[in-house]
Amino acid sequence: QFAKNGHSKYRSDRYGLPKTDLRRWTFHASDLGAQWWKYDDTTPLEELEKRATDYVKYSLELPGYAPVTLDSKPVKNAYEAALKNWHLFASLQDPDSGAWQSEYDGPQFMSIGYVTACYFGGNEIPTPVKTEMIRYIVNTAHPVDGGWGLHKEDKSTCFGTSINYVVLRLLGLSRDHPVCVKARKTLLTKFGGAINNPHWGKTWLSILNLYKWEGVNPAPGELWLLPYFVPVHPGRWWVHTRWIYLAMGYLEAAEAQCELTPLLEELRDEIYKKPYSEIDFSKHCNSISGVDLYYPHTGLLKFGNALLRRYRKFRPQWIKEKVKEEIYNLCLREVSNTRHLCLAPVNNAMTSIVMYLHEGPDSANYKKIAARWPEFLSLNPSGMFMNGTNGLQVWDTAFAVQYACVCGFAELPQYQKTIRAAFDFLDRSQINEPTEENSYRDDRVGGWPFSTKTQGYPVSDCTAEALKAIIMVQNTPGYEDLKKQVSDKRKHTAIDLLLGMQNVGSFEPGSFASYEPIRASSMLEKINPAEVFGNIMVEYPYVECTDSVVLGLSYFRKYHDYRNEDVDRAISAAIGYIIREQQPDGGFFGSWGVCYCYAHMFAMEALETQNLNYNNCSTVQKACDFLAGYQEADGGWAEDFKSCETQMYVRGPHSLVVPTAMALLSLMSGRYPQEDKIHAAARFLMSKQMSNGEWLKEEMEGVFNHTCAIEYPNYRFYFVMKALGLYFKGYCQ
Ligand code: LAN
Repeated sequence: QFAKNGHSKYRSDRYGLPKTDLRRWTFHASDLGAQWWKYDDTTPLEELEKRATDYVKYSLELPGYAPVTLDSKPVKNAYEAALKNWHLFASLQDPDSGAWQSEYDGPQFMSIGYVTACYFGGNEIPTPVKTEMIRYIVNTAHPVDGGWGLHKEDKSTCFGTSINYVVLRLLGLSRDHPVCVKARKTLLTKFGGAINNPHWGKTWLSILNLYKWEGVNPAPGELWLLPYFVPVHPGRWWVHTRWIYLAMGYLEAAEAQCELTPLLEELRDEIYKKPYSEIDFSKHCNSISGVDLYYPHTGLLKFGNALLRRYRKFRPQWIKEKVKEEIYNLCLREVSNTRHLCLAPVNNAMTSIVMYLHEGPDSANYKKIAARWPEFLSLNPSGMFMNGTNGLQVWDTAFAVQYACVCGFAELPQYQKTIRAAFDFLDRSQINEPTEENSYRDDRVGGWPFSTKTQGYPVSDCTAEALKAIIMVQNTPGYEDLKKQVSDKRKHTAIDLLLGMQNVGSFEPGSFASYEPIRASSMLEKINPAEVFGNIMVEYPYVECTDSVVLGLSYFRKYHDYRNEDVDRAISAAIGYIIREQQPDGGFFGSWGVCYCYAHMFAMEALETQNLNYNNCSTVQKACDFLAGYQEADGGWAEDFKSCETQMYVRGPHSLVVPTAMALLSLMSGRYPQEDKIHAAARFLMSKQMSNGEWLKEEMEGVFNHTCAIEYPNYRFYFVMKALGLYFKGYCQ
């Protein structure tokens, strides 16, 4: 009856690997939504079972969880289907934070950071965590070749296989364990050994003393010494790339290297085809497995790397020290801006090693970063793993609240408590502290982050969706008293922030990027050194982010008077960009979700706010025709993750619930005239609902940087609910 967690085939059970008692894990959340799991082996089980929330029982598939159904009879219509789904989803809300806390699984290159940081600093990982991390990695190994890829459902790659192999060994699995034997064989025979790792893999292995820095292409920290007006200044890069390469610049200049232990010596023997001492690492900067390569080096990068490699050989000590000092100072600002959480897990792990090296193991900064590591770990029945971020609390909660309002569920007295708790969470999560000076950050006061307030990075669409959720609740009957709680003044700061985030000038005027307005030209992609990701060097205009901002601004405009002309101008510039962004075949390409269905859903709704629809707007017409053309015979949509990589709609083997809900929402927003298609889509969704009200987890819903899939476990709740709720309102009455 319950959704099995994604890919889990529980293969670890076959090997008789140790397992913890899942009933002993307790889940914790702070009022600001920080989340972490703890193993409790002292409290009596009955006590623990009593305390476990519905979310814990549900997500760990613990026995004894009987979600309350409204009615044991099958649902009669789309409204009842949506309500039943909401009823279950509402029960999963976290009682302590008021947010929907969730795992955020998918990428398989995050654990290496955590495990390396722990190993480097001599921090012992708690045994239950080790046990469950091993189980998870084993459970997600490729069923045929035993390797790992960039994300859970990827083909095996050199990067994924080598780093996850190393992680397994560092966590304590023996080299002779059949899982290791199989993975090693794949690593050596299929990929030619860890020597063919892409840049990030080589970097992690060098830090672990399993590779030599001379064989890693430069990540020159010197760039930070340039003045900001130079177009390649890293302060202009996309914020993730900026902070990862910042810390990397330090680690490279310091030639950071873990002390060699007997285990590392064994590993040196295991991951290469040749004996370690015979490898000339300096010759392997550019050895990269063909399977891994998504974004090959350009001529310019090759040239630059060659030059910098030569320079590196003669780089005087004083320059190295200067670079390290500059980077360390910026890292201090990053940890101060994020209360030692850091932007995301990769820069968190690297920054913690920087702190360890610069300040020492007993320093307060190092210890404080280490204390936040558990917030990146999640647990599900297949084991424990590193999330893509410290969660998606604000994002999920903003949508859940909005769509409960849209469907009319927020008005039902039995859900007042849920909505109020979620509203309070969003209220607490608005960022109200400015960033440190000189940290290459813009204003952030008034914005909302994707995950939690202490993470401290506002995102354009997260700000808009959270703001919209707040205004929606305040204007729903029964919640009038909440108008005082988030004051107009606070909403105005959100609007100021959003207006300041719009791109201007030569960078796609009218559009919105993710965290900041675009700061440099996409020409910088020519020096993208990461090989496995596309579009990571600078911010880009994103159709979905722009759509969400249009939704937020126009909703605000309905209820408030503030900078009306500026808001109107911003909306119309954004709409102009959205229209320009349509492909000639009618498609809107999505960068953060899979893919056309995702982007169309946001785009059609944004255009709908301006009363643009199938009858009066050729953009909507073409977009609806494009989507309708991919409807399957059973009424569903079967969009495959490959759409994201190929930038063309790719049909998968069978229809899926989340893409269908998104396509249905798009067609309804666009007022697509062929209503039989709309009815068929709704029928498909209803036919897939389980008797407890949920839809099973299917394929991964999200993506980043073109190649990496990531899960949004709650899309199957709230987008489907919204689709059926609106369908009932618009087409069944
Ligand atoms: C996310 C997740 C959410 C996503 C949306 C809000 C959906 C989007 O509209 C804007 C961008 C944003 C905030 C986003 C940016 C990149 C993230 C943080 C991620 C995809 C989750 C993981 C990813 C992060 C960069 C992973 C680290 C890896 C690198 C290649 C740098």
